[in-house]
Amino acid sequence: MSVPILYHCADARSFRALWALEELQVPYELRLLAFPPRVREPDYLKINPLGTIPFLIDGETRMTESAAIVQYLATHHGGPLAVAPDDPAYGAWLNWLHHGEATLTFPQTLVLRYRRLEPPERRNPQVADDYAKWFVARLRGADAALQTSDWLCAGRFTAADISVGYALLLAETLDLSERFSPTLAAYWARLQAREGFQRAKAAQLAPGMAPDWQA
Ligand SMILES: N[C@@H](CCC(=O)N[C@@H](CS)C(=O)NCC(=O)O)C(=O)O
Repeated sequence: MSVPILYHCADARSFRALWALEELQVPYELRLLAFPPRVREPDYLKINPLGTIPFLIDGETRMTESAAIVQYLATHHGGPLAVAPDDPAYGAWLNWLHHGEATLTFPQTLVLRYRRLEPPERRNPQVADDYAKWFVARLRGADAALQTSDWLCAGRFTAADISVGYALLLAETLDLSERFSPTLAAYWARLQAREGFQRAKAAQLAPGMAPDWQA
């Protein structure tokens, strides 16, 4: 039987999928690419015309959205990362899953682009600072939810924590984690302490695959 294949760049959004696979402990094949694959791995465009990662292949299934992949893995492969539709926390679970990407990751991509990725003459500190502030302001929701629980919903660690947790990982990469509240800093420490997180971090270590966009 075939196993899911994940195309991944170290610490990019595909980390969500890698982390979910490790939490679920399902067998998978990891294909590590240099970032950005669109430029550094031109053959990848034949596999995923968008050129973005993640890209997941599972049987006939092809997926390119990290939050959707985490939702898919959690529900399709079963296990504790999912919240069932008849659970009172189902709506909150979906909301946090998508909040992690749409609200907490998107503004950071502008910080990344205009602070680090663009050539120096195209960098824009104003845009980067504005979207850094946007991101920090949007953390208020998670901060409020975590006042009464260690995890975002359902009273346990779920795929929603993976989605939001990746946004915190990216924030650390961008030196924004120093603006986390004490509650969020403690949550981020809890996430990093998970064996699944640590296995995912170790799995992406390969020569030449360091996330060079971090510098
Ligand atoms: N909304 C998508 C975004 C995918 C995406 O833009 N990934 C970035 C990496 S974090 C990428 O591939 N960037 C390289 C490029 O745009 O060429 C998701 O959540 O997976």
